[in-house]
Amino acid sequence: MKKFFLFFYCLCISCFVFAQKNYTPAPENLQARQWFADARFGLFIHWGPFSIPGDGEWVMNNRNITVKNYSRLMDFFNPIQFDAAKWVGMAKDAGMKYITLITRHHDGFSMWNTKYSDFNIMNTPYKKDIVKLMADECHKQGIKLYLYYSLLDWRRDDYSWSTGRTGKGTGRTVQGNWNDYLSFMKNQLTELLTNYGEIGGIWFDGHWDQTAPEGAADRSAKIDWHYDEIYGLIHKLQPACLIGNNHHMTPFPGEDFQMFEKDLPGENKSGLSYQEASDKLPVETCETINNSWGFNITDTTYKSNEQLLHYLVKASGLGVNFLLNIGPMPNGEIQPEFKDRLHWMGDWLRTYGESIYNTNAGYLKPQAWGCLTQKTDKIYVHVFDNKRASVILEQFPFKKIKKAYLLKDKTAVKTQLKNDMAQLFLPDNIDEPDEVIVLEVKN
Ligand code: FHN
Repeated sequence: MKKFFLFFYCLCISCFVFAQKNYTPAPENLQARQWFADARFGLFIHWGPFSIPGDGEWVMNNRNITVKNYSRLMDFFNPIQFDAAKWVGMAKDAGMKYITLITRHHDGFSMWNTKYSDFNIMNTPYKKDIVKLMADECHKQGIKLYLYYSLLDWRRDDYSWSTGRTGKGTGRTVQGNWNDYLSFMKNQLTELLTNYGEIGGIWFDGHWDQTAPEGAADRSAKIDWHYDEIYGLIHKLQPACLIGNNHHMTPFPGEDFQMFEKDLPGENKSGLSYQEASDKLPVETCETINNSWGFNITDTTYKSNEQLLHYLVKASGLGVNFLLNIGPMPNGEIQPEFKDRLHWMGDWLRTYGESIYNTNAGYLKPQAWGCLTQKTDKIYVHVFDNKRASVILEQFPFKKIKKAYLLKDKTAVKTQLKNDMAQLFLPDNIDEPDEVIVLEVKN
């Protein structure tokens, strides 16, 4: 019993006391949450000097590259083909409503003109502030910009690397002062939230470096992240800015959305997703097109268009956003395998977007045949299995189906509603990866 209380106490200390106590979201924050939940589909961009070796964004850690040797990448990063207008245009064409951009990953490189670290984009041959270029273009093209910011740092001495799980082979010998690191992060976040206009959200990552691995009974952090100060600062600078933290746990106070990585809530294929989905906050899941976040020259395990589509639709069926990642090449180009898939998704959404954007989770969880999304008086039945003759919806929550038709061309669909069970008879010729049937319903 004593042990249980000690465990519970530690959990409280690690997760709650240091998070933003007594946080009441501002009205504009609540509105921003609703916007976010309605948007459903976003683009994740993992890009920086780590893209140069073509071995993913963990290359510094995985190859034990020392800080001194890794710093050389700064002299090579010159993405002359980078065109913010094209990137943002590509996301829009894909039907995405927001972009989440890496501003500083675990390697510690800052993609903007920061006063607080020399390891930044202005000291590369490129010399242009990538965050500014992206922010201006997002604002111009009407796409919201969210910023990924790593809590973990494989480079700095003042990051608590001695208690961390990763970045042990980067040659650090001196353990600096944790408070200096906290001030550094607060200064950088202040820059990001002051100099780049409206920021949709901050996407934190790396908390897990200071905890036991996912799934362990005690996942309390070994250090105090001072989230009360960090979250408080963000909400003070931009009250509508949503905070999410990829700690792979139940949201802490002060967080405005929850994220999953490489899993839909309820599955745990990645070994990262032991947490329950929040029923209070918007939820997002992120996934890669191949198996890498940052550019990986040998990873050709591309998911098919259909796989990516089913991920988006199943996420929507659970009321969850889908943040789909690309790892652009070091020269600023995006490989055709990514561009083609994004364009295909956009084409699909141009016909079927009504069944994804501004929808709620289906009253039934995703099934073997497909899933449901809903609006007040409509149910969208997404049928992935086009070999079926009919689909049965058990415990149908409406008294009447006023109309049923294929979303793509309004072809009527025969239905039967009996004893709380709706049966939909599918036309013979359906051949879509997701055939969407609209049910106009009434109580
Ligand atoms: O370590 C990172 C990884 O590089 C990537 O950024 C993903 C994206 O969700 N998050 C971390 C792993 O949990």
